[in-house]
Amino acid sequence: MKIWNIRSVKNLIALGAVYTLFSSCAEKSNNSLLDISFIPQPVNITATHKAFSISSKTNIVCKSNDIQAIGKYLSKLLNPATGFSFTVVENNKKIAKGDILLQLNSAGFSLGNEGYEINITPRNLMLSAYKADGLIRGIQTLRQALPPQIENDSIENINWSIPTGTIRDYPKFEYRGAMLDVARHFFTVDEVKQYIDLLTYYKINTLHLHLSDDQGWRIEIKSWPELTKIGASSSVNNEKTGFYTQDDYTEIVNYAAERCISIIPEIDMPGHTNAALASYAVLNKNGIAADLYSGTEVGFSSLAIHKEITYQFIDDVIRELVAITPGPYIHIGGDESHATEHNDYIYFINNVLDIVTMYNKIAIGWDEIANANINANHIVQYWSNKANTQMGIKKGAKVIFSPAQYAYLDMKYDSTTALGLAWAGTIEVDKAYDWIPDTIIPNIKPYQILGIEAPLWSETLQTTNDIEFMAFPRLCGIAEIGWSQNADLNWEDYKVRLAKHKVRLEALGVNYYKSEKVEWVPAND
Ligand code: TNX
Repeated sequence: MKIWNIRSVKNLIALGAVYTLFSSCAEKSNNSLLDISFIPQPVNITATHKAFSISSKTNIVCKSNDIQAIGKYLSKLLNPATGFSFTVVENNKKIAKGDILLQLNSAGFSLGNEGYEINITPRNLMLSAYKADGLIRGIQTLRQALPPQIENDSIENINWSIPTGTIRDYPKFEYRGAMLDVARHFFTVDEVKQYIDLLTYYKINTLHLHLSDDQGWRIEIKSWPELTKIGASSSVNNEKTGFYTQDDYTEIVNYAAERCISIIPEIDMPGHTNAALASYAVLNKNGIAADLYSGTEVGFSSLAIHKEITYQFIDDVIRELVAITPGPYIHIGGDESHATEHNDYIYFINNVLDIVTMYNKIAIGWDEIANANINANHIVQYWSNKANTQMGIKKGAKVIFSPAQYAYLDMKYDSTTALGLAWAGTIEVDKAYDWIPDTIIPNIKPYQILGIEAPLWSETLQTTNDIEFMAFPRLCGIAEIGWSQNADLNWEDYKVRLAKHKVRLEALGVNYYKSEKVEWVPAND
């Protein structure tokens, strides 16, 4: 055992002093807002090279009553790691050093519904936006400006400082979505909420739920109860079956709404309908109920196109869904209807579009729906067929970009990935990032693009761990493509920022793929 003498203690103190000097130097040189690795990259950052710190005395001051809930949301996010209670107070309080201010500001109009501005001085941090959506997006930037330990769920004794300066930010596309297939395997309300939290962190604003397919029907429809009695009892390999009651669905809608995320329900039709066909004999062309299905083939099922009851069924389903869906969109599927004659398909989609319009909602469909009589009130979701998408644009529809070879989160990263499929190729983290929606369809104009969406099909996925492994980190890149300006989209720059999100993803408990395309900080073991 080594006996410590005075000299070695002195040396130790000297070493400690040198260490402190170096570490505080490091802190200083790091003390620029410009050095923070934000994802998505904000539009404009100016740095003033000082620091603002939050402490146990920090209040969250809401400048108007209508944003108290957002103040509480921020307080809940910052509480676990800091241990500070962050009283949320109204405007009439005198602002003290260290307070965080939230305000809706009509002057922020030019930043749009989701734009925000953050002004950070050594005294205060002020987040302003034109709408609540902008405050929620700005809060994510604020989280990323704090040390990564802010996402830990137990108290960390560190200096919670943010470099001073100003961030002005707004999204490139108004629609930045993720899709989760809850039909092939079912995911519970809590599992969906967990995904919503991660979408929020990267400023995604829409979650599209694929609620029905051949393998399962996942939403309670009160006027057609067998859909969930029978149709929800199957899934791929009959693992993880189930459905959402309308109350469950409302719980998801409300949880998402608190984060300014809108839910889009999809009922896929006329194909991908075996679960409905197994639930009700009358929906089948031959009047005989189909057997439940637990395989992974596509393209074999079709609703009966020329029966009146089919349209009564669709009217009931859409009416009930519209009643619990506050957002503007209903997704009608329309893909891979290989068991439906072409003319029947067009007749069918035209009828369904009319039903959705009658309920004052905007219909979205996979790119095949462009073959029907679509117009400027409809949205085409490009996933595989450019000719369809071009036809849709000619007819006046806007486009959501989900090109399978870049944006499908269920594609394997490489040939060794255990989960996922590979029909659209493998998608490494760089490939998922390195595409620009504006250039996929020749001559498309910016106003014809509604935005982008990353679908996650669940034939091979059953758990939150599975979801996260396929979505992260590719979804971070897709989120940036949807939010940031083209001039800021650069893989070499992005991969350095992503590398630094490792600690954030880990603090958030995300099971992400440790791609070798990224030099993670700290390095992988
Ligand atoms: C194609 S994308 C499908 C889905 C599958 C997916 C698997 C689309 C509109 N249809 O039914 O789940 O591939 O990657």
